[in-house]
Amino acid sequence: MLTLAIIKPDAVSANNIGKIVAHLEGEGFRIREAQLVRLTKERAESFYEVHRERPFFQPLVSFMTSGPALALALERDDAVTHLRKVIGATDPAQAEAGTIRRLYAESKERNAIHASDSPENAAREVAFFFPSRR
Ligand code: 3AN
Repeated sequence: MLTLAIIKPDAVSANNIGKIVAHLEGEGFRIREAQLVRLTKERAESFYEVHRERPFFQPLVSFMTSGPALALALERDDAVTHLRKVIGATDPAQAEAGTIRRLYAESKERNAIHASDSPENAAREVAFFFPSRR
């Protein structure tokens, strides 16, 4: 089973790609696809479509387009659930010790990594970055 992770612009700019990828590999994920992307405003708005009405939508789009991000299609048993556990809560202050967000995130918005939150969203999000995986 595949899920999508995005190492966000804050973590890329802080030179944390290597540490985060090592963490993911240590959790048993295999990297099936990887691409450094610079999202346009239109692509970021489309990716976060479900959040369009939220107050943090425009700041989120602006942050996600602020620099390169690393999109990853990751494989593992129970990939969606396990990746959500490994990244930790949206707010790093609430994230459990040892989670990626607790280790590397700066704030609720600049929170280092995205992970799909359901099998349906994983399928949509993997295809969004890696159409050949449809
Ligand atoms: P998660 O990434 O943990 O699934 P979502 O789906 O609720 O969280 O939110 C998507 C993204 O929107 C988050 N990763 C974060 O960057 C941003 N975000 C969510 N809630 C807030 C908030 N209250 N303030 C600022 N940014 C937020």
